[in-house]
Amino acid sequence: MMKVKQAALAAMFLGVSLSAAAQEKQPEPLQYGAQYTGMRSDAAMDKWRSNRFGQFIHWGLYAIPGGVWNGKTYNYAAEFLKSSAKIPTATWDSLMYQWNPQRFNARQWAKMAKQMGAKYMTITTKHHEGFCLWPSRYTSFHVGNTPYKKDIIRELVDAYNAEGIDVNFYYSVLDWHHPDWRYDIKSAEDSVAFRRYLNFAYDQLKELAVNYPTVKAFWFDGTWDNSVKKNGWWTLEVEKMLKEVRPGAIVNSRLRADDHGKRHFDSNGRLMGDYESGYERRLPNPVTDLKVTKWDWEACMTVPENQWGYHKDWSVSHVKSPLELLEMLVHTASMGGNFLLNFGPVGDGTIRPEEQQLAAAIGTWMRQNGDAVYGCGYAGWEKQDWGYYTKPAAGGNVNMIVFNTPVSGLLKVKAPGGVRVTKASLAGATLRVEEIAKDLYLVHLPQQRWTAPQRIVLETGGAAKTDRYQDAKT
Ligand code: H76
Repeated sequence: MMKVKQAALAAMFLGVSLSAAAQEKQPEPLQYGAQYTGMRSDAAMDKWRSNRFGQFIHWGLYAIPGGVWNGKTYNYAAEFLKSSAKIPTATWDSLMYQWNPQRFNARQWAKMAKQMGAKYMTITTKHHEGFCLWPSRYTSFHVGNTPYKKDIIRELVDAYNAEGIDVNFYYSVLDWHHPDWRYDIKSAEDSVAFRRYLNFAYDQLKELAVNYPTVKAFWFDGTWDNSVKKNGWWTLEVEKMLKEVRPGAIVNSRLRADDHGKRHFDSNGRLMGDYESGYERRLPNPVTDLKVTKWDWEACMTVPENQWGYHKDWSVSHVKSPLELLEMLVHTASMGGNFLLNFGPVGDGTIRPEEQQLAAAIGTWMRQNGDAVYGCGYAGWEKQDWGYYTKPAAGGNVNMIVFNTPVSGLLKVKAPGGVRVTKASLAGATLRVEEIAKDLYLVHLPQQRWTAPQRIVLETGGAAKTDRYQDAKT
């Protein structure tokens, strides 16, 4: 009795009615739902989180036609050409006899990624077309049976690891090549065939985890069809198997479906897998997507509007500039996420000049300012129009990364309650900090025009009274 009264009183103080509190939904017991709540804090996950900037690579048979089939250019995503141009599977699959990237040099790719500042690389071991970049013993549709013969995945893992870059594996569950793949389960035959398919994919994933022991994470794709949603148990089996074979392994939420076919987040609203990977060609909205709780996440981004694999013609859509992509990277870090920037190498093994130039330009900025990105996350300061705050997770000064310099040269800074700004500096030079109201400052920029985002370091005193993630409004 007493307890109820206390609860009622507490509820009144908290501004919620008792009935609402009492009605709060009990979590439903799930067999295949989230395996834990909150964020992982082991060394492998800490490393993944501190990487912040990754290189995505889409490479497969689609890199050979590059979006052009029988003289006709298909503007939809190059890696979907088989479907856009309605090419029969046997015809598409025979592209493997042309797979001979004589100019491929894994060490050059890895050097370019290193120069760009990437801390991890995610490679398509198998995209929707089903072609495997490693010599899998579970299919003959792999690189070992092409004129090139060599194991591309091995070359890449070795070269990137030698540069100190983590390698992660993208794997498409959807498979246009495998006869047992099903989009839905509508008959007993479907369920028998699809069961064979799931065993095949499980075996391939185990093969990847066993044969490439330095792999850090698995990036699943092509998991949205009913067939997979009806087999949530399999997605959990895969998560468990990968973590057993490779302790510390990380899987994305996109792999997962629960007992009811709910994806990414289970029927109790809990994130499945280790990080949310639903932000594709967009950054999350910090208010609607991230306000409820904190979880790890990654956004993946194309350079043109929607091309992942190599497409010969980039003229039909806007091609993002290094500055636009840098802004997305910094914005992502400021909201506590990782940014995975895509590259689509050419069929001959080279990287197109546009991507090389882009990597070089991003790298130039990252060499000077990378410590405001790597290991950094949400700073807990109210977003301002000039750009983004970041703060090292390990503690340290707050960074202001200025993308939009106001004509006035005055940068508004609203400190969290309890925090004082004691100093602001830009490239070692102290800037004037004017306190104009409680917790409100103006940082005076020198009268100068910039062609690159500027990074200001704020020294502070005191401690924030609250650190509410919801405050990161944009
Ligand atoms: C749709 C789709 C796929 N998901 C992206 C990450 C690319 O792999 C694209 O082909």
